[in-house]
Amino acid sequence: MEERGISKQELKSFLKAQKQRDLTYQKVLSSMCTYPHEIAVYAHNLFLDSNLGDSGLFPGTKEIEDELIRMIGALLGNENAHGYISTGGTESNIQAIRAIRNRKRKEGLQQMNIIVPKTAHFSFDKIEDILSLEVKKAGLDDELRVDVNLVEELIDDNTISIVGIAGTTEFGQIDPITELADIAHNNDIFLHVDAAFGGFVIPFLDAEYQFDFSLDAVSSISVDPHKMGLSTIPAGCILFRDESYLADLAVNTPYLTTNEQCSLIGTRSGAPVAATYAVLKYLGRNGLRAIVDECMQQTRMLVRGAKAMGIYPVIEPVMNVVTLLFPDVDRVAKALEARGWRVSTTRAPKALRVVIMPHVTEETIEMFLNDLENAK
Ligand code: 0PR
Repeated sequence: MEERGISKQELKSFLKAQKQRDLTYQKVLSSMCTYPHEIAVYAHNLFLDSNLGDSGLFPGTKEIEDELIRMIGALLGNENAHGYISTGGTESNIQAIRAIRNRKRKEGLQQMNIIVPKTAHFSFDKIEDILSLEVKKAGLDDELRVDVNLVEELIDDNTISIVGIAGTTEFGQIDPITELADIAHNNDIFLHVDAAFGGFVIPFLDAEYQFDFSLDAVSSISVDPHKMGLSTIPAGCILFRDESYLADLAVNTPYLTTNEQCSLIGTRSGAPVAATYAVLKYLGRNGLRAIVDECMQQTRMLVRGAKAMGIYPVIEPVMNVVTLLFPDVDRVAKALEARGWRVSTTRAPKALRVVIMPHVTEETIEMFLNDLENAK
């Protein structure tokens, strides 16, 4: 840092120039984030100085968070769920597994493992490291859902949790949560559902999927407002069916306005909390459903167009993620990048991955299909 500050004008023009170097979301088809809703931006800015790490100073924000937890809980089958607004799916996943890890440690268990699908997000690799437990990966069925027989085979006396994914990062597939719930119930183990992406999609799909607290054995759910909830970054949400799991996460905070804290981070912005509340209140279920409908329309349009070119998806899309098979995926991805698109690729099977977020319009898909025709 320099001794003397620079002028506001100089600084602002620098910041604007840097911001211009960032991509806009327009041709970004690789991201699970999107433009936040304008009402979210308004609320975010209003609560910029709010810190829920010391919530006694911000009772207005805290009340918003409590109401928001009830709203998201109700959307996911339990308005009496307990939790908090986290920084995203990674923190939520860590906290869910940390809660059950802490409980089992208190009960005297030392070697512990959890079972996740092979498709699990890489946050579970961080969990293996941070929480010092083994993360076993279960194989998939033909439709890239976790194979429940393989999950069952991996369970042993040290298994403290199984994990199902409602909206896998790479393929947008939904694991058979009902069957995982039966396994969790029969073996008396914790079931965490990672609905970071799917939590704001699945309730609004035409097809019905059971994946949430309406299944008795679901212990916790991770769901991200900063993905399909159109909120500002960083906004995740961790919900537990049972309040006692929050106690397993609590540490004493003797000199703050509250006696204990359950979040992973200390200082915690109230801005994305207010933003999430604002967007959910403003849009309501109808507004969210309309957004999901749009994304699914664009999804079907892309698949139809691709099939007309003789290009087929790995699975028929369940939600707004399309994965397309090519003999030479990397070359196609590069050619699309040269035309300004940002796409990603999946690992196994290797395919081109396109996430149809709310910023993707019919025109976007038309342009993309045109470029795909030339790139393939
Ligand atoms: N669980 C699932 C199912 C996810 O898809 C993700 C992130 C997480 C957990 C972790 O969430 P946070 O990143 O909020 O901690 N899925 C995206 C991914 O890794 C996140 C993302 C978003 C990546 C935008 C890139 C990007 O441009 O692909």
